[in-house]
Amino acid sequence: MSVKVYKSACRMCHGGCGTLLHVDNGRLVAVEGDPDSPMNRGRLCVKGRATLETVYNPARLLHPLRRRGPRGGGEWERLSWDGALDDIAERLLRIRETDGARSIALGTGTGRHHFNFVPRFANALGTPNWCEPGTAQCFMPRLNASLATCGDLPFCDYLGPVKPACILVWGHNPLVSSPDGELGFSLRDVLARDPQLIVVDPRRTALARRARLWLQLRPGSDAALALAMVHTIIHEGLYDADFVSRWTVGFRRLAAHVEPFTPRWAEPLTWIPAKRIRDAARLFAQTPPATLEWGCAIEHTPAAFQTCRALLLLPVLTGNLDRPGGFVTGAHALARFPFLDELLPPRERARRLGARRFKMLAGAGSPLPSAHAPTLFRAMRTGHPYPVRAFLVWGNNSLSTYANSRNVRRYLLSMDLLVVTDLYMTPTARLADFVLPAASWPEIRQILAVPFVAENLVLANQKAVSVGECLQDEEIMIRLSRRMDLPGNTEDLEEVLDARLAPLGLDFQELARRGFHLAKGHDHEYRKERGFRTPSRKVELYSRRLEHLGTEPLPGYGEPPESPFSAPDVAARFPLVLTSRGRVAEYFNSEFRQLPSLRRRHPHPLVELHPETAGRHGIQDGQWIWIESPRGRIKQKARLTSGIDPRVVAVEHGWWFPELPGPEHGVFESNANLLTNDGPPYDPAMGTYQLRALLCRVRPCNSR
Ligand SMILES: Nc1nc2c(c(=O)[nH]1)N[C@H]1C(S)=C(S)[C@@H](COP(=O)(O)OP(=O)(O)OC[C@H]3O[C@@H](n4cnc5c(=O)[nH]c(N)nc54)[C@H](O)[C@@H]3O)O[C@H]1N2
Ligand SMILES: Nc1nc2c(c(=O)[nH]1)N[C@H]1C(S)=C(S)[C@@H](COP(=O)(O)OP(=O)(O)OC[C@H]3O[C@@H](n4cnc5c(=O)[nH]c(N)nc54)[C@H](O)[C@@H]3O)O[C@H]1N2
Ligand code: SF4
Ligand SMILES: [Mo]
Repeated sequence: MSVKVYKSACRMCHGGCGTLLHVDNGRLVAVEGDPDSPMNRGRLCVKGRATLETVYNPARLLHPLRRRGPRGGGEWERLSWDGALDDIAERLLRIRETDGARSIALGTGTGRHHFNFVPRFANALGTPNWCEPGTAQCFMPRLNASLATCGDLPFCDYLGPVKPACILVWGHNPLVSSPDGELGFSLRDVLARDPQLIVVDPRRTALARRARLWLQLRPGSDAALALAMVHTIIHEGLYDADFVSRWTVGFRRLAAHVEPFTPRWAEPLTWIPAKRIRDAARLFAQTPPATLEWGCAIEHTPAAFQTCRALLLLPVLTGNLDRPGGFVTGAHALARFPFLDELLPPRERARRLGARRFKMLAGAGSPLPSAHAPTLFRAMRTGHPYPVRAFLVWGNNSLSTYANSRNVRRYLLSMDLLVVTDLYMTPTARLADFVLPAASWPEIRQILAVPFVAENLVLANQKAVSVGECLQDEEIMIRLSRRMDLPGNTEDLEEVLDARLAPLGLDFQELARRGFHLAKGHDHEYRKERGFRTPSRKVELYSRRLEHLGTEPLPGYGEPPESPFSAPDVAARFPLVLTSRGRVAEYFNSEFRQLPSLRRRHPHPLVELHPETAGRHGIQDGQWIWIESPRGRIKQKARLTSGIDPRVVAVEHGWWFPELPGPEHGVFESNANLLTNDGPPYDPAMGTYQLRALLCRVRPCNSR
């Protein structure tokens, strides 16, 4: 039989690279980059190239399992799908009967193919409580701040006819993290044209090394730096006066508001000399078209929302919003995903955990409201304000990626029903009552809309192979909905996909045949037609809508709660500033430690520190060290570098060791989230907790 080739979209990260799947006799034998796909043009990163190692990994879950014996004991019985889903549906119905649908919570992970199906299934179930470790600290703060300010999510215009002349890279390392597939590749192509680069990062990354200006800021002080740059832009008249007067509201109030935020004010807070702050503001404002490449590092502190608002002012004031080659908004080519919000009664919506306090996350300020994870977890443990008894997790290793992992374990253990759907038996799955085997990306049907291109790229995932009895998550949710006789989410998956594609004049079969579709975009001059999608039709520097929602209408600066300035008593015992090192090329959050080619390239967790700091503590390069915070301690291997401030320590997140014995598989050894904090204070708008900009200390470790 000849080899059959399927066009598809890699999903080893958030996804976006076009691929060709070669299938021989029902077995996937090769994965190549699709040379026709506009984003990656044939390229794949190391993770994409390791796809076969995950599809046929000997550790893959292949059958539904039900726990026998005590939680975490590791004894399972194999079930049929019918047996497992009947049992789960029955237990869910019983819980719903006694404590209401709201006592069933759903969880998921970042940007998974089934992400939208989780709130959809939640609405059909009638529960307002679904969560993801990223909604309060990844992307949603940028999205919701952008929607509130300019009515749309802008992104860097790498693919249009005009390329950026200046790129401000802030708390982001896209050459490694490449979120959404293509970005790293497109950025690489644009860098070949030698634009001016300004990099704001506590670490000297590859981008920082080639930047005209590298601003090595103190972790967590981002808003102070942004406000001081805004101060310079306004004071020195570097803003685009025409754009500001025609297309913004609140400029005068903003100008008065930033008066105290001078570069001199920011210098001690950010550790960046005032002159350098001014230089960066001038370079950005005077090199059009300029764009902002912002990342999740600005969303990992309780100042997340206003930090995003403050950064957004830079491209707005300099007239780079929707300027070709600048910070542009895209087409909205697909029909809105059918979330089935209409099935969730308003009364239940108001009872979503966190909805009253965190309106931009869980309430009226968000287009896709989700529960506030710490509030949800507290309800699991205490039953307040109401009981939460079941947690259904679709693609999240909760013990690894939520803050304060030891607490998370306690919350999970308090569940009456824990169902984990995953590719692998993770430490989280080990605690479950049911473990369901998920399909990997070459085994699924889906569409993937890349939002970061003006033309709206839509790719198809084609089911090229099957492995064991694995099912894709959407299918499991649909089967459960049918069994529970829910009022929605019972249609076939393909019907949902077809409905989304309808405005393009395509159905899923046709898209799958083509592999991808590039929908025509607008011409970046949205504002000439109807204005921005805000209440005033202008960019809201001062936002009345936010004011009504009880959020500050102008962005200010919030010092991280556990810092040398805000917590000097803690700093006396934990004198170093802790941050996450950033993404590494081989892994995706807690994934892929069991893939041989990737693990060989990156066998151990690495913590970066300055040789001076290491010297003071008797630490050698390559040695295992303890990193301790007020919440716990972990060990990682020291990587000494002069590219980090001697006062800062940067750990890797996501570590567990599939090869170590269960039930923990080493998830309490090197996991960054033993150090982080799930307690208050939270971001007043988004409920964000503290994943970065905390305090720690280090010392050598003699074991391992
Ligand atoms: N290979 C790989 N790719 C991924 C992921 C992965 O795990 N692996 N994860 C995906 C996910 S969920 C996301 S959200 C994206 C994230 O990808 P990015 O947005 O690029 O985020 P990070 O790589 O975590 O951090 C980016 C940079 O921020 C710096 N940084 C640390 N603290 C601070 C700070 O306080 N201020 C500033 N300005 N910078 C700081 C770090 O040194 C790092 O270089 O990547 C996605 N892509
Ligand atoms: N300390 C610290 N913590 C962080 C971060 C940080 O920078 N520092 N980053 C935060 C951010 S930005 C984010 S977005 C979150 C990410 O957190 P998550 O997205 O929740 O990441 P993981 O916990 O790695 O979840 C991935 C799990 O899903 C499984 N999986 C993969 N594909 C599928 C699938 O198709 N179906 C199913 N059912 N399972 C699948 C994998 O095997 C793995 O066990 O972490 C956050 N946590
Ligand atoms: S960047 Fe993401 S989508 Fe592209 S090959 Fe790598 S893992 Fe796959
Ligand atoms: Mo994320």
